[in-house]
Amino acid sequence: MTTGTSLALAGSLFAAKNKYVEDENMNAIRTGRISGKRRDYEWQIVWRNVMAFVYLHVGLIYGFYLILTGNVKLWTPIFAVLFTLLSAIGVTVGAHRLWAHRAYKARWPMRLLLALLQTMAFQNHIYEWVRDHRVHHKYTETDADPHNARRGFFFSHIGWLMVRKHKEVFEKGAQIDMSDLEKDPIVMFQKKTYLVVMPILCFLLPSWVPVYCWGEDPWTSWYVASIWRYTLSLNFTWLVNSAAHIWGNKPFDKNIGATDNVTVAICAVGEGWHNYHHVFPWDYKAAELGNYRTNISTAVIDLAAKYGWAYDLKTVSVQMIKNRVARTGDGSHPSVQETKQVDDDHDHAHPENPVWGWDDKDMPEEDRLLVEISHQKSE
Ligand code: ST9
Ligand code: ZN
Ligand code: ZN
Repeated sequence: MTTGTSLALAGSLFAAKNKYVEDENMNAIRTGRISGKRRDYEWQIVWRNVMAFVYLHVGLIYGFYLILTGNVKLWTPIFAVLFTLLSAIGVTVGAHRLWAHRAYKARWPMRLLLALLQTMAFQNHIYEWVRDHRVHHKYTETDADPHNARRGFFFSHIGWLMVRKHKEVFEKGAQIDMSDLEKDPIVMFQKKTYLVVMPILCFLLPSWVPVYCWGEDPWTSWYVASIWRYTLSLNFTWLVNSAAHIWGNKPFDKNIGATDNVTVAICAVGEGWHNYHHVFPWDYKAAELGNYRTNISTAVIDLAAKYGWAYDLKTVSVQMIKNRVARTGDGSHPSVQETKQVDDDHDHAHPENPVWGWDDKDMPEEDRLLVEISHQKSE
């Protein structure tokens, strides 16, 4: 890295930190807690994680080198990409839309399969993933948000996994209803067995398959099918927390930080329509789109619904979307010509009534009545 680039990077990190400190000071003044709290923002670095992420990213670059220089058998990167897609489905269709947001229901064979795929992704077990994600939706861009994007790109992307959490995350997180997951034996079994099963599914299995099936060199297999694949898929996932809270349009609510970002949608198999998603977190499509081009996860749920594995798919009525676009959108929605923008001087980072998903007791009854539920079945 050149000195100029280093300085620019340091400058932007410093600016992001300063903006955060300014915001915090304002917050402290408003809430009357001026002193004694700043230590909450001091990074208590977890060096074990820092070292692990440094290793993973060096491995990511080395994996790219092996692939780009042809030092790899053809099937190894193809297998790595397919493995990534499968594990991504475990995260998006499983941990995210099913377990975190209850946007649809799934029969036990599908839940078992999704739990296995989610374990392949090593993004923490479902219970921990969901609690952090619900608290992110409920307290978006506040101290209780585990990857608060107001603390800058680096923090919301990867930094939050290298430091101890803000105490508000624990306090607010403890109030989140997790009883639905506690009643799901598949989720609780995964939680109990995670530390044994995860390394097998996320690292040993993908390294072993290329060696056993097409004679890949074990060292190459480790760096391409395991380390390159895992680190790339983590970065694609983290873009939802960082880029899709910084850059993009806000067609549904301009008063929140989350954005619709097509690049993130492509990288994160359909999870980049994040402005929509924060406004309607219980929509199984996590987007308004009527097609699957940038939303493979929706295609998977629709396919599962066709065979009765997924049911009670919740989505937003056209009327509800129109109302919301007209009331709080930023004017980038295609339908905006027909409607009138209102409330221009509103500026806060929180939606008017954040809910983590279906079954959140704070969801307004009038919203609940406008929701469309397809493939309904009794349990
Ligand atoms: C990862 C997660 O990467 C990624 C999530 C992304 C979400 C994106 C969502 C968007 C949609 C999905 C898109 C997918 C696209 C896929 C595309 C793929 C191509 N409330 O944690 P501790 C308790 S993970 C209440 O140690 P520290 C906790 O239970 C990457 N309580 O806190 C514990 O209690 P007890 C791999 C909470 O010490 C106690 O607090 N994993 C909450 O501050 C201490 O917990 C890693 O790298 C809460 N929210 O440490 C592991 N949270 O003792 C990283 C915690 O009673 N994690 N508690 O059990 C760690 O090492 C640590 O958690 C830490 C914080 C250092 C970050
Ligand atoms: Zn978000
Ligand atoms: Zn979500």
